[in-house]
Amino acid sequence: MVSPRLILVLGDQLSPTLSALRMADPARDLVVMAEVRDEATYVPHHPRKIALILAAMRKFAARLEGAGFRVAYTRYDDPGNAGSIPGELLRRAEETGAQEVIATRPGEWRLIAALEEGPLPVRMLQDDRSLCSDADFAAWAEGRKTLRMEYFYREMRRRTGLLMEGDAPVGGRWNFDHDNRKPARPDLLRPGPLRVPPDAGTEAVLDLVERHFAGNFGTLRPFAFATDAEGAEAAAAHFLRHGLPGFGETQDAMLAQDCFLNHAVLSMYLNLGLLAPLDLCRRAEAEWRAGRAPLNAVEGFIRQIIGWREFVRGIYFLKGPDYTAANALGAVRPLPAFFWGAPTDMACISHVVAQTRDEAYAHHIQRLMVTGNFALLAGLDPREVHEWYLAVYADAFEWVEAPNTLGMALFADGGVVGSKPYAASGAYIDRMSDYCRGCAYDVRTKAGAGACPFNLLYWDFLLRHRERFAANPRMAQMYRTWERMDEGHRARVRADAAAFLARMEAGVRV
Ligand code: FAD
Ligand code: DLZ
Ligand code: SF4
Repeated sequence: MVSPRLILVLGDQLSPTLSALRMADPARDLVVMAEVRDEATYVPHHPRKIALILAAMRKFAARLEGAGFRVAYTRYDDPGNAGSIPGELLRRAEETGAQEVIATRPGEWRLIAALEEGPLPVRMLQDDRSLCSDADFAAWAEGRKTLRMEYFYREMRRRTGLLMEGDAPVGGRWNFDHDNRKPARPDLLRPGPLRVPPDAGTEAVLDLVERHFAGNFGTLRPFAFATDAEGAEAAAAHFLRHGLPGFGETQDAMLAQDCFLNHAVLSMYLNLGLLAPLDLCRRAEAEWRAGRAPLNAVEGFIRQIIGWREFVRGIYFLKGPDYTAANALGAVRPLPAFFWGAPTDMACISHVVAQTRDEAYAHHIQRLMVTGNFALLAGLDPREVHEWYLAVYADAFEWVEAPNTLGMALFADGGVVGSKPYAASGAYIDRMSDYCRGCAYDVRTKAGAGACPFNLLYWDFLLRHRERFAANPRMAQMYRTWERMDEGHRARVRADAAAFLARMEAGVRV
């Protein structure tokens, strides 16, 4: 009798069309899925993220069994759980006599290396759930001095045919971002994402997570994520109907009392494999064609998925395992305790961190322009910031998180993802949110008592990196503005910024 092959399915590979599953012979092979300590602890994941993944894994395993696969599933508490993916594969190989593993490449270099260095030969297949293969991304990147999402995105529009009329973009423009920068009105009622109450299977996982991960940052209940493809599908349909029409207008806005606005809150389902990106985009396009959603909203949504999501994935695999060690700006300051919920007087940070704790979610501008911007301006250690983002969001997997954090937010990659840092003073946050109204600091004060820390740190950041950025044509104007300021004011800004950073480092409430 031929020995079985082990078909590995990881917690973010829950797609029936996964390349490893396509290779499987249900009559011969054994699917291996395992809830393991190593994956649950490589960063202190938010309890909701762990619960989402384990509950979704259990349901996916049942689905595979229903489709005729044999599945060897290890639960977190099972006696004999080897605690790691390679360890579990070895255990199953010893039980069954399997000689070979077939895996779809994981979304993190750490786990790729662990499989390659493990005791069993692994046939690693491409993860073709992404719309642009490694080879195609490398071919696109080849010979370009800089990699810019906008050009990549146009290429993806042509390749997918999304929002195209022949060779031209519908509406005569590739990008409708100009229409998408409005502040949000707090008086509008928005339905928010679909909340799915946990069933008995999910409740069992919540109990398990409570037993093992109660000390992790983040609240577990009320848990309302979907945990299977049907639930994710219902969440997608809910967004297309209720969120998509207003998606564009409020895309960059932030409101203290409405953390979701018109965002999709679908990234966790896309990243686990419960939703397919191209299908979702086609359905968004159909909403525009049917006249139910405006073009600026639909184009913006599609751009995030076939543009940004595919672009950062391409960068992660193009740049290799060293990307996460990047620290182009030499930032070394430790992550302050307020990132983990310690009190801070900065209302914007306080809101975003509290929301992150309670939802395992923040939308893009909150991640980029509040926590990310602060980390950039304050010179926080990119490694620590990267591990924070990887831990606290339900959608965080390194292939998508690292380029967003290290590249887009921190400029730690020296300009691979973006041509200039997204540094901003308090004025940006004030324009796009209602956070400043309830803040102990005054966003209009630039130095001295009550000055908004973002105002102080903004200039401190620019001056620390003058040599690097003064020649950048998109930043030179800011340096000229600084030079025109009164000398006394400039000295005060620098002294106040230094004092703020010293207090923060000393653990004083700021
Ligand atoms: P929407 O705003 O409704 O956008 C729709 C979809 O577009 C999202 O579901 C997502 O799949 C995709 N998308 C939008 N922006 C991006 C982007 N910049 N990169 C990749 N996909 C994008 N996204 C993750 O999926 N996982 C992460 O770990 C992650 N970490 C981030 C860290 C930082 C510092 C920043 C600035 C961004 C990060 N993002 C990450 C991107 C983005 O913030 C999230 O994808 C988005 O907030 C998810 O919420 P949503 O589904 O409501 O998105
Ligand atoms: C994130 C995560 C967690 C918390 N737990 C598991 C697990 O127990 N078993 C598993 O197969 N995968 C888990 N994952 C997802 C992996 O960490 C993920 O596949 C890699 O980081 C690659 O993206
Ligand atoms: Fe944030 Fe400054 Fe506004 Fe306070 S005043 S909420 S610190 S931007």
